[in-house]
Amino acid sequence: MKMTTEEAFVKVLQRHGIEHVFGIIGSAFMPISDIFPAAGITFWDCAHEGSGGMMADGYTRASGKMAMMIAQNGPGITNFVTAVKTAYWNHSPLLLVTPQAANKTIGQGGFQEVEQMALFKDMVAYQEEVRDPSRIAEVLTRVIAQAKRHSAPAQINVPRDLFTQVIDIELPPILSFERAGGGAEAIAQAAALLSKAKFPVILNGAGVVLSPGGIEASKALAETLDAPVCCGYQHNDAFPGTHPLFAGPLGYNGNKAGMQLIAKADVVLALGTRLNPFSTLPGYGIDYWPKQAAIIQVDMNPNRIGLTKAISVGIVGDAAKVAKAIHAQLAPNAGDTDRAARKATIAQTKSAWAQELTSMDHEQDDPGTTWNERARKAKPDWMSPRKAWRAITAALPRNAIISSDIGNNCAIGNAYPTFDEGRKYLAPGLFGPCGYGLPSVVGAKIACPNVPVVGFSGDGAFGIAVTELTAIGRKEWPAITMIVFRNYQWGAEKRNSTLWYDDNFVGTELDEQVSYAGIAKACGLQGVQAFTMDELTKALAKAIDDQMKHGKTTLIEAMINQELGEPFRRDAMKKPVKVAGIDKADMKPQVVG
Ligand SMILES: Cc1ncc(C[n+]2csc(CCOP(=O)(O)OP(=O)(O)O)c2C)c(N)n1
Ligand SMILES: [Mg+2]
Repeated sequence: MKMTTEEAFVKVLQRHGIEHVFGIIGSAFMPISDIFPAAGITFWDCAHEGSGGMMADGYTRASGKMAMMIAQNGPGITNFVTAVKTAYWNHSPLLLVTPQAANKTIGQGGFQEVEQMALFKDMVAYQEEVRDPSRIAEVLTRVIAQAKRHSAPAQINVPRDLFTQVIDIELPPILSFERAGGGAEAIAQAAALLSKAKFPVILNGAGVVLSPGGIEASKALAETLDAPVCCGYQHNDAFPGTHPLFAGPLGYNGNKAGMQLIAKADVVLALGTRLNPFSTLPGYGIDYWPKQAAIIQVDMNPNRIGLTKAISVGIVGDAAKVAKAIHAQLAPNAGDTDRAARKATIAQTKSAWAQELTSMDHEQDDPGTTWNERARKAKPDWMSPRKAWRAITAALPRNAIISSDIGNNCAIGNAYPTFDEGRKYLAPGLFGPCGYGLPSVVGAKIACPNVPVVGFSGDGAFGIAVTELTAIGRKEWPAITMIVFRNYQWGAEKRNSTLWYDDNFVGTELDEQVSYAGIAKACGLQGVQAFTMDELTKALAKAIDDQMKHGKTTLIEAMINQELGEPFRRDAMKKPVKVAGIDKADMKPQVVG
């Protein structure tokens, strides 16, 4: 059939149901964006491609549907790098389209030219360049299939002069196949280990959220075994928070009960998780990873099995399928050993942690340091981070999709909100970029217009994404709610200065003249400041109402004191020593020219 290359491209997108595209408009791809409206594809014209990419990630994580990213060759595309690697570790199947400098001039070092394949080599699960106009549909179909197969971004690189050409091709069929369900022997071994375990614990990772029916399957297994279910770091929505067996997120600022329970495990079923390093690092001073336990690890990517921890059984497969298969093979008396005692331990451990969490108001200083004490004294009437989180939890709708960001206040929130379903918690993940909180919920709202969304960021991280306020007020963009923790400091990094650098605050202070609520208003959005717990709860309730009933976006600046919680990397930090010493007098004038 005769068609243009851009028609072929858009027809393949349509076949795969790819309806939402994020980026900034550019001449390199105008042949395809020009026909988006006719195709039923929406182009979301963001303010910076870095945030646009995170919107695409938020869209895909909230809906499970693939989104596309596109930008101008060269500087538009380089702006995507951070977002694509972020999506990679969030396991988001995204389509990255990189229009390339034209074949006619490439290599002459001309305009907007950069090695786009090399640029994303370590960012995507698969990449391919289109070599000939007649192959555009073939390559695009394969790239989409690879993104799905690896549950990660995949890139198609298209020299821009390949558009606007007439080709004669048949559109290729969609490439898809069923996910693996685990090897028979490994499943039998896992079922045998779990059946006779005295203290089985399940650890749910992202794979449980991504796999259709994964949470249900893990729940059925947990209930049969009376096994507590922990969640991997930043995968807090991988098990229902109200379930009696829920044991919450492991790792930094996570659920202490979960850590205490998994420490007792003799068998761990690590389901749909690569056991990312942050999911097993000590928390609250507890080195909880059960080194003596038999570990069964289930991941659809065999390269990640046994990568971070010694394991007893590795199973390559989809979380739901494997959980169901193991369940079907459990012995009739599985879980009976010490069942009553285990149930009692789970209930007691959970209730003790719940009480402790409600009574936690302030952050601790390490011996010999006094930052938190000084921070409390400096602003005695201001909310502490934990008080702000309690005020937020009081107004947060149970069905909300929320985001998190990289920062101390967002991290302190790790143990607070819980979820009834998956695809509700959008944390920046293990690439750890500041600036994820706003764009990810914008994408999630585009995916789920009838669900309330609330974004969270620290004030430094928010500054990276603040430009998007100039984009999201346009009438076609949906309303969202954003909470910014306003402590006028890059707190998470400042925490390191208080602990290991004698309060030598280099680059940690933010400008106190800036009002984010004011910037929101200047962009035609609502902006409010909340100074007390009551004001914060009320502001959030009103913002949700405005979002859902009146289509209005609100930015809430939660004004908090400068207390700082646990550092991110206690494991990686140490106090530096002076050996040669550094002296200003050694600075020489620079020779120019
Ligand atoms: C893009 C990027 N730049 C820098 C960092 C390093 N970093 C991690 S946390 C943090 C401070 C975050 O400060 P803020 O957003 O104000 O939150 P707070 O810690 O004060 O709650 C920084 C700079 C990062 N993770 N990502
Ligand atoms: Mg801050």
